[in-house]
Amino acid sequence: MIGEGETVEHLIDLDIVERENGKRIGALPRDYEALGEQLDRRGIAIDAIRDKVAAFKVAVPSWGVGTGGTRFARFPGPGEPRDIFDKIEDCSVIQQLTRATPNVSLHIPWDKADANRLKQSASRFGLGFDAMNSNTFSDAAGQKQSYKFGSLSHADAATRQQAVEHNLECIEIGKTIGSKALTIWIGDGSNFPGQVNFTRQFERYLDAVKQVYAALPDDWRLFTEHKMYEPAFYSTVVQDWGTNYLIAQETGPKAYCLVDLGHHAPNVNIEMIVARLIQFGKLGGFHFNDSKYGDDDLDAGSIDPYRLFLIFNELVDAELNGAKGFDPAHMLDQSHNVTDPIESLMLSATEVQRAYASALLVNRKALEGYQDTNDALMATQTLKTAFRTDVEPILAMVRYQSGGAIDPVAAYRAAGYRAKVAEERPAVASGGGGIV
Ligand SMILES: [Mn+2]
Repeated sequence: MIGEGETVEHLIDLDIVERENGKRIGALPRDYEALGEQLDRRGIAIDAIRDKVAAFKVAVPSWGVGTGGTRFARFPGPGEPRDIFDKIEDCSVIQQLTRATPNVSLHIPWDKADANRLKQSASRFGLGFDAMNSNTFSDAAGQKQSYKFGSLSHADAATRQQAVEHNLECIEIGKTIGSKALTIWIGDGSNFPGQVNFTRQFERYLDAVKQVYAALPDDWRLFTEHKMYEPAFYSTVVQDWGTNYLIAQETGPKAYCLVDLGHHAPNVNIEMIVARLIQFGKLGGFHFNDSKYGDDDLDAGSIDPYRLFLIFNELVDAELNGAKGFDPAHMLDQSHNVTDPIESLMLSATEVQRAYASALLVNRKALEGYQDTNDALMATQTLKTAFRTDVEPILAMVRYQSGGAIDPVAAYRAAGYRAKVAEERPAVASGGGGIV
């Protein structure tokens, strides 16, 4: 990021960021030092944690900056992005203030545009592109075959072929803009017992995914995303991590499982799924969000921050142990129905960073000792000690030292960005929905 200030455009006035930081810079070094002292007593060097957190990034989904909705209604906010170029501008604000989100994940066909324009638009703000996301869960305008009864697993060969070709197109677009991964999530399944033959449907899916995989460049990864139910309500083709693992195993070494936190049954032990996928070299990455009941797509860490921490506890364990092939992609996948999406995404990126920072504080040597001596109480307290430590001064220091805002939401509100874009962007009838 050194030298970025000279070449990269900022949509939030740097004077405003400086003024807002000025209000907080008196306290920050004192808070950081106090935490540093506390960590030092535990044998942890705060600057080493800070450096790791500074290197941690999470991608923003293009569809996340528009207001989401439910199947009942959508209540658009002011200044909604009208197209991918408005979305990239909004994403740049998130990156400018948090310094945690340098990459944007595109969704095709919603974000389809001239590749050179996409690249120019992103490089204006120093942004790059994360995984490409295909869409065969809804019909695009003018497409020949309908996905009403499925896509990659459809009983009709021409429909499957169309879905394969769409994924190949996503790879081609991704190649031109510097993406290195394709994420496939399908809505295929059934709504009634007897509607489909489970085995034949899954055979058709595997055959189609292998065709997509065959077109994957050598330095790309294929992520398949499981989801228990919805839109199919009786059975879903890629319903859980077990099926997802089978797909990755059957497909090849560049195929990995993507874990969306909201795509499991209530009370499922997601951190354990993460551990299993790591152990067998098939964890591709995450769609971070939070939920209370189902695939609620709420802000990361807003409902159960301890669960997010426990997931990161597994990730840090793998990182420190040098788990083979461990390189998970991090992305937010949320739907913001009642908040300003930019504010939610800024705070969510921070929450993911927070879980990572907290997990770095776990005394792993002590934990292993308690595990080996069956001291359940002290083992769990070892995790709690890390979780309870307020790492905010580390996160704030990382943002400040990398040119972001000590308090991103305060700086964003002070800049009046939303009111400004509301004047430039007249309300449109609807944007892409996109809760995947
Ligand atoms: Mn997802």
